[in-house]
Amino acid sequence: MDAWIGLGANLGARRATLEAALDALRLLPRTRLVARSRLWASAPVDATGPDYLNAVARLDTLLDAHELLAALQAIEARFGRERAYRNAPRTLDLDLLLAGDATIDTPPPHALVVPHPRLHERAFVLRPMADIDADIVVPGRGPVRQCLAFVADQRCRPWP
Ligand code: PH2
Ligand code: MG
Ligand code: MG
Repeated sequence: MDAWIGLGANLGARRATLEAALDALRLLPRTRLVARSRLWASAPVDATGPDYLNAVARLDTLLDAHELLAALQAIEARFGRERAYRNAPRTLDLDLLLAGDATIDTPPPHALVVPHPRLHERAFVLRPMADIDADIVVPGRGPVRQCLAFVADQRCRPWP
């Protein structure tokens, strides 16, 4: 499966956390990290608190989407992720963005929605994705390149 992961952090040592999280993704079983984006600094969207650093990783994995989600949540927990309230500032957020061309909507207790329901309207996801492949298609939304035109107003810059 061609899996795309969004990484975000807006608390603590953001760059070190994202680099360590990318290393954790490299160590996942039956998985290869194929590509990673640059780091991007972005204003919080639908959220409060400090600016985020964001990145995207592309994985080639034999895990299924639910196994991968569980692995992502385990990594978040290791990095001290707390879930105070929706979109609360966080040390690390790992989101499963795309799972190949699959469309998944699993209700709780194992809730999983893929493609990520808001990815097509967020520059902090689309710009890093475009670092890797701007022609990748978001099922139901079209190529990343096309979605980007609608988020040009969002503050999101490459982080040196
Ligand atoms: N994540 C959110 C909500 N808002 N804003 C930015 N810039 N970056 C994020 O990663 C982010 C956000 C919920 O996960
Ligand atoms: Mg998120
Ligand atoms: Mg999340």
